[in-house]
Amino acid sequence: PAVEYGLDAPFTIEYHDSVGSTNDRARDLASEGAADVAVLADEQTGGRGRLEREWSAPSGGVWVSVVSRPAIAPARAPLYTLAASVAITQAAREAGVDARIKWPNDVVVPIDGTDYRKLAGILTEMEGETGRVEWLTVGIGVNANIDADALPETATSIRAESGDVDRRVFVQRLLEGFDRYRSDLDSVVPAWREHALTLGQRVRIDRPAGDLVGEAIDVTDSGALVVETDDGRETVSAGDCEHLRPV
Ligand code: BT5
Repeated sequence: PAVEYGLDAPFTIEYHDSVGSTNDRARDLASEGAADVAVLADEQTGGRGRLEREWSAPSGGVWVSVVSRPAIAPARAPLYTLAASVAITQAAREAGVDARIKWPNDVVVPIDGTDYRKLAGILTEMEGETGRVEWLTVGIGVNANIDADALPETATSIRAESGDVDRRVFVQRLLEGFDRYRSDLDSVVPAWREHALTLGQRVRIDRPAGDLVGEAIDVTDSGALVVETDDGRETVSAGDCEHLRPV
C-alpha cells in the first residue's frame, strides 16, 4: 500500500515498500489522468529496462517513476530522458560519486578509457496520438544504498563508490533537478553536454538497421546522437539504439 513519503518535492509522492515496477504503477495512474505524480519504491520485484530487459531493483535503491503531461511533440520526449540523466548525475556528484552520462539512458562511473560501471538507468515511456504526447512516464533507477554484489557485475552503487546517502535528501534533489529541466527543455542539452561521457568518444551502436561505428560529436536539440562515421555524419535516435559501447 502507498503511504506518504513526507518529502517537500515538486510532485505528489506515492511510496511503496515493494511494487512490481514503478513504471507500471505510474502508467496506471497516468491513464487515470494523473499528472506530476512520482511513484517511489524501496524495492521492485519486476523492474524493467529498455527492450524488455530486466532491471534488478533490490531494497535500498531509488526506484522512481514520474508522470508528466507535457504539451510537446513526441519527437522531443527524449529530452525528458536526458533531463533525468542530468538530474541524476548532479545529485550523484553532490553525493561524492564521479558520475557521467552515457547516451542515451545511463549514468555511469568511468573506470578508464572505454570501461565504466552503471550507476543508474532511465526508462521513458509515453502514450499519445500522432503529433501529441498525452502522458509520459520517466522511470529512474539509481543504485543507492546497495552492496555491489547484490547487483549485476557491470553495475556500481552510491554505497560502493562513496558510502550511503540519505535517500530522502537524494530523492528531493533528484526530483527538483528533474522538474527544473523539464520546465525549461532548452536548458537540457547544454547541461547534458557538461556531464556527458559519450561526447568525443569513438562508439559502436547496435541498431535494427545495422551497426554504426564513429565518433560521437554532439546531440541534436531533440536529444539524438550525432556520429561522425567514415561515410559521413549520421544521427541516431534513442529509439534506434539497442546498445552503445565505447570502442
Ligand atoms: C535501463 O535499461 O537502464 C532502464 C532502467 C530503468 C529502471 C527504472 S527503476 C524505476 C522504473 N521502474 C522500472 O521498472 N524501470 C524504471 P537498459 O538500458 O535496457 O539496461 C538494462 C541492463 O542494465 C540489463 O540488461 C542489465 O545488463 C543491466 N542492469 C540491470 N539491473 C541493473 C542495475 N540495478 N544497475 C545497473 N545495471 C543493471
